[in-house]
Amino acid sequence: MFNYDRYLRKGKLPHIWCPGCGYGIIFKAMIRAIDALGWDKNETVLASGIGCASRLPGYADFNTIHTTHGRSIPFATGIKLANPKLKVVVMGGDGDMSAIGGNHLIHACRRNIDLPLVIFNNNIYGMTGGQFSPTTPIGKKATTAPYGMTENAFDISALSIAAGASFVARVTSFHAKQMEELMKQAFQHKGFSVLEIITGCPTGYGRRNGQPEAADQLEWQRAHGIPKLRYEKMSSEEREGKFSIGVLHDEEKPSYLETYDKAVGLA
Ligand SMILES: Cc1ncc(C[n+]2csc(CCOP(=O)(O)OP(=O)(O)O)c2C)c(N)n1
Ligand code: SF4
Repeated sequence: MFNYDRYLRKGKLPHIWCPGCGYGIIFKAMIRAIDALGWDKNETVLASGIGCASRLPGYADFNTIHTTHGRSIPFATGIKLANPKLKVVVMGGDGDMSAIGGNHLIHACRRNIDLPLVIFNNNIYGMTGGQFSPTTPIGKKATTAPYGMTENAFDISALSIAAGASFVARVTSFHAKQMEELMKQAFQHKGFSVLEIITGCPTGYGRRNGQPEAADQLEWQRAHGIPKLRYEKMSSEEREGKFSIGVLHDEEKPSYLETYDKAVGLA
């Protein structure tokens, strides 16, 4: 049986996550992926910003850094540049990464910096009580959108591809096994990789939007997350409200560390 205990900071438990939060599934997949890759705990760094998602590194027994809201990518960039041998993984919520940290996200993609980023996209600001985020779908309710969201949502994966990330994948909390596999791929990628995880927040999002139970959100993810190849064969009517999952973009191109080493004569 898999031994999760050796990766947990038991003194930090119990965790803050609500019953039914999708983040437990992500935490488990992340531990399993890192274990499968054989990464040394002392050479692994988890970096996050602020939010429910960003609490994950606090519970994990690696080198961890809980930074300021939206700023985990620059902190992680500094760590990686100072010691490129370290395995550095960045993570955070959709608000952390695409609102206050949105500028850091697009520039990390543009640089193709050697980091994997896992975005926990629950379509809401969970920690602060359910305000809308840049990924709240139009018409959906939030504490700051009591009549329904009136702004268009970002597609985080499409944004990352357009900004230059060389590996982009998307999965849901329902597809837990696939999540683990995609993490392994993203974590080993040379350059900047983005793994967008569509996940549930029954407290901040689900109960205002007709999905009060965790199972309602998982069922929605199962029905709307469509494997990329199948999605591409669907008509635009069939695609309505659905999204593709799997590896969406995988490109071999010079990473920031390679370009930098070459420029300063180290490579
Ligand atoms: C500079 C700053 N502004 C606002 C906040 C308040 N704040 C804390 S968490 C959060 C939203 C987090 O949402 P998200 O990143 O989607 O993560 P979730 O809680 O849903 O996992 C906000 C606005 C803060 N901590 N710092
Ligand atoms: S508020 Fe939402 S994201 Fe935060 S712990 Fe609860 S269910 Fe999870």
